[in-house]
Amino acid sequence: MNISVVIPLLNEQDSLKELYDWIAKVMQSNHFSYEVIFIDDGSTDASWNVISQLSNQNNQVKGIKFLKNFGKSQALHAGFEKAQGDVVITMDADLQDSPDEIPELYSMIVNEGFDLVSGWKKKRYDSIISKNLPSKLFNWAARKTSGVKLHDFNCGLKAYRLEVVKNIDVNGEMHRYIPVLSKNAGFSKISEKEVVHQARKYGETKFGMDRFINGFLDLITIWFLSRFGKRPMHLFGTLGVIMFIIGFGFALYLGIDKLFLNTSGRLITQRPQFYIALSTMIIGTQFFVAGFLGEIILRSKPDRKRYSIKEELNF
Ligand SMILES: Nc1nc2c(ncn2[C@@H]2O[C@H](COP(=O)(O)OP(=O)(O)O)[C@@H](O)[C@H]2O)c(=O)[nH]1
Ligand SMILES: [Mg+2]
Repeated sequence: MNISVVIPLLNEQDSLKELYDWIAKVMQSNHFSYEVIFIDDGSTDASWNVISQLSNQNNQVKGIKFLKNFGKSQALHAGFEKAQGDVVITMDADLQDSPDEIPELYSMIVNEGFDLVSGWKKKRYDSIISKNLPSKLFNWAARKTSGVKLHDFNCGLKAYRLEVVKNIDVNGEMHRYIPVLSKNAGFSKISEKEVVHQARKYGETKFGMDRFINGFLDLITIWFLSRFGKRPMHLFGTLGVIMFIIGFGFALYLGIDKLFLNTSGRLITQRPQFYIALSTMIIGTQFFVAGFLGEIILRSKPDRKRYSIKEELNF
């Protein structure tokens, strides 16, 4: 099979039929063999009915229905597990992403050898204040911390080599950082393609301002996990040692000063250096303990997947 289209959705009953017809038209005119996997993430409207109807009429249409809303990342994960096409395309269900981009994306993966191609909504049809500006800031921060040079990390329209989706673990709200996950998993031929973006036709957006706070917190997590996730002691130990040395230096100075140099001076507890020494030594020790705990947790958790095999011969 050439292409799997993975579509996570929440309450998009009005768009689904139109979207499928459009995808089918593009696939047929390019002679692709394909499947479309809809993941209904606990919709409360008629989305699932529409999906079941579509799947009765066309056996390329596959549906996964979640028991309740688990979030876009979980939906993508479920779709990725099932996908079989050589190239996996993800897109939003709200008709903001155009299926006409599929052939070009497919060719960038198959002919130009990219692992992942992300859509770039250069011209965006969303509100300026709540979407466009925060999104610029967000993408800038993501570029800086991850080293992946993309303009638009969170574009729903992306294409992947099948191997990539089988080897990344999208969870929590990490769907915003799939290019970073992919890079960390060893798939670093990442590119982008400018895509046409349309204003939302039906329904309304499900992601408000709160996504930026969550998004930035996730960014810090992913930065930490990718740099120190396998060696927490290197971060915490370094900080701890630095803090402890500073504190110990002050304590030593105070002691020598009081015992030998200036025995009739102020009480040690009346001097500001005493408090600096006290707090930095305590914080330093705590960093150290955090580092040790991190290492212990790392070793005790059953490592679900420590390495992934790319190829096997003569089996
Ligand atoms: N699986 C799943 N999909 C969601 C959820 N929230 C939104 N979506 C889908 O994600 C896509 C993008 O959402 P949208 O609300 O259009 O976000 P926007 O384009 O950033 O305004 C659409 O296909 C939605 O149906 C969710 O909680 N779970
Ligand atoms: Mg949208």
